[in-house]
Amino acid sequence: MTDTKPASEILSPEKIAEIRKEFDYFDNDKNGQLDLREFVEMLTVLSPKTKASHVQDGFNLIDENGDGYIDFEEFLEWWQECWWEY
Ligand SMILES: [Ca+2]
Ligand SMILES: [Ca+2]
Repeated sequence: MTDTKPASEILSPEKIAEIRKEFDYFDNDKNGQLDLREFVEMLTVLSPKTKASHVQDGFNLIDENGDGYIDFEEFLEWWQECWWEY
């Protein structure tokens, strides 16, 4: 048992396809990454109670390699963590 497995190996292909759809939906300019603006829009829909001051923190948390964008791999990791919590 290990927690270092990538989310893409833990989640079922169906689940990943579902998450991919969400990701693409919020990726307004279709560049395969979510920038902060797109991320804010996503939070507005998924979690309207999120305080503006927490948005940047959340973004930085998800953006593991710190390049200022959330790519699908990072999004998947985050989704999986949320998913376990509920
Ligand atoms: Ca984008
Ligand atoms: Ca990134």
